Amino acid sequence: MTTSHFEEMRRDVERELNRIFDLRRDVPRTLLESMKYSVMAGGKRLRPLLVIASAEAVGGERSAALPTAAAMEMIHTYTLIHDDLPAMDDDDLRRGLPTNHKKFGEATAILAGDGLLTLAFEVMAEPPAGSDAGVDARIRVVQIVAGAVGAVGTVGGQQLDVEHEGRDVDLETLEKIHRLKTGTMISVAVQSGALLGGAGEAELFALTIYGDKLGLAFQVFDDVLDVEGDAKTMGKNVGGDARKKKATYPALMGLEESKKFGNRLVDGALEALSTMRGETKHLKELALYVARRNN
Ligand code: GRG
Repeated sequence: MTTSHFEEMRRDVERELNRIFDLRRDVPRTLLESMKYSVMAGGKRLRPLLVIASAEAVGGERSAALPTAAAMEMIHTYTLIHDDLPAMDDDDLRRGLPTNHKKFGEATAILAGDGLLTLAFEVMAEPPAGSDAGVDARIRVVQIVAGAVGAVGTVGGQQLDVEHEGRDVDLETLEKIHRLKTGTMISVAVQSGALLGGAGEAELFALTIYGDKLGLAFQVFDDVLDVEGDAKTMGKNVGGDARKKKATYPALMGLEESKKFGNRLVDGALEALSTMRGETKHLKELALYVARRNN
């Protein structure tokens, strides 16, 4: 995903993240350093790109979507920091660097995650540059993001994931865990962009289907990459799912069937876009990227 328009979107997201952190100089120094360490370590920035591409696909302004794009990256990074903790996945490499707790200690890593999650909601609710335009859309975004990343979304999915480690899991349960743990955040990134861009009901409906399918496809291909991927390219350890006896799509349906299933989901996401009138080129490219990524 190196195409210049995505590079440009990514630069805008990095600038927005820096702007947000620069305004929080009163955060205790080590905590701010720890929050910035994980967020600014890179990553593909898929969720912010989806927020922006979705807003622009319905004719919205990038400036209206940027704070939420940055906020989604902060929430995503908080889940990674907490997931890497010894009490969860106990990982020591993330985004090509030592994990947050390895660098700052467990207490600071927990607090950095908490700080990022709460800061994200402050940012999403903030009126842009002194005006109160779009207040209804922002309230709706705060509401759906809170639902998607909370106990009936990402947090709940993580709980089920932890509970099912080392146990036999059927496909239905696996899909539920994957949808909650990873899918909802990707899906809500798309929906948030649509709302901030002023989507009508039909566009919101199409983009919701696109986001749902893409969210599950992302996790299916993530399972595939944990089998086939290269640790150096991915900036994290691979093979952990098998070591931890985690239920994954390749474990349940085999590698090739998993890829086919992931591709069918991506096709479904692309089909949903075909009902839209606006320019969906970037959303299409992002969906294809999910199926072809190597990191
Ligand atoms: C701790 C509440 C809580 C939730 C954790 C997202 C998650 C739930 C755990 C992360 C574990 C993991 C590696 C899941 C696989 C899917 C995933 C989220 C991969 C990382 O996302 P990428 O590939 O990472 O978008 P980058 O670094 O590119 O942003």
